[in-house]
Amino acid sequence: MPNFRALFIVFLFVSIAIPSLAQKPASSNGKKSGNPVFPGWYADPEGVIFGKKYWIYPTYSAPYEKQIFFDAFSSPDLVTWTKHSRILDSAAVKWAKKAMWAPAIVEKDGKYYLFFGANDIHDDKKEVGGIGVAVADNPAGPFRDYLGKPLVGQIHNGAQPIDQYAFKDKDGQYYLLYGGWGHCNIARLKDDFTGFLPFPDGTTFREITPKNYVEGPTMFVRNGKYYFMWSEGGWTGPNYSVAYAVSNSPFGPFERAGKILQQDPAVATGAGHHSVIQVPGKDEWYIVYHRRPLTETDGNHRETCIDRLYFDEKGAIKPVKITVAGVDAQPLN
Ligand code: FUB
Repeated sequence: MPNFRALFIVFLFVSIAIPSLAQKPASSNGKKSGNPVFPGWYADPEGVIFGKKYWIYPTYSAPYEKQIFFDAFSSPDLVTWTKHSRILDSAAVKWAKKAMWAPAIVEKDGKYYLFFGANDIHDDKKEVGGIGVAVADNPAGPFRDYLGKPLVGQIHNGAQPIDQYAFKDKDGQYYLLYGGWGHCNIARLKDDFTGFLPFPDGTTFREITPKNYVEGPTMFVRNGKYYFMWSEGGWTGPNYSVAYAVSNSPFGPFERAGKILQQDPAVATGAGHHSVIQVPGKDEWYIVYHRRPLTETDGNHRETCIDRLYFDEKGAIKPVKITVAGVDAQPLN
């Protein structure tokens, strides 16, 4: 005769306890970030960690004439985000008039350096603009213009002077990777970020463009290898996406390994222009990117999202599953 009471208790445990354990990692208390991680049209997000906080510095995604400031967002755990309004305003950069795009930030010797594109120049003989740098004593600003002129104000190797990323190499040397219009340059930054140091061959801007590259470069090191990532396709359309290459050097050669971020017809379109966050001391990685809700077709209607980035046992980046739920809470210790 079966023991119905015991069977009922086992049934209760399996149907209630096990699923809830599976959904709620111990560290998260069940909280998820949700995607987007904060409201508003924000694109090209640069995700970084300063101290015990995550920060995101995005483009304010609006018509070019309205892109005259940057907001930033901070979080202790990837779930709760605080908005810091107008950390840099064109009022503080006399040469920047519009199209302030794609911030990148580093902390060096107690100062915060924010690199940004401005003015969307197409003819460097007639227009002022390109990549600028601003500085502040605090990651929330206020940032002020550092040079009084663009850091990169000319077009080199056919690269549109936008979408910069300040990469710190293993030996402490900083490089600026940047470029739109299908060209990516790398240049060696001076120690004080006031300009560039030429390479031994006398050139200053070295092209490292991989196949299918369009814009939005970023770079990180994992297990000694240089991971170079970029965006492909057109940013106003659904096919915008992210691909990557791995090399033993920040100068390449970079052989395209494949696409790892793209639209999902069940979730969103135009997923691209990203950055990568590693939780310090852990092999735990996040991709911070923008995408367009399924209901939207306006090019500027882009939202900032976070999902997990995983590697396989050989170090290849696995295709990212873009989600509506976002990521679990991950407080920084
Ligand atoms: O947000 C303006 C531009 O859109 C960025 O500079 C490009 O990378 C694209 O995301």
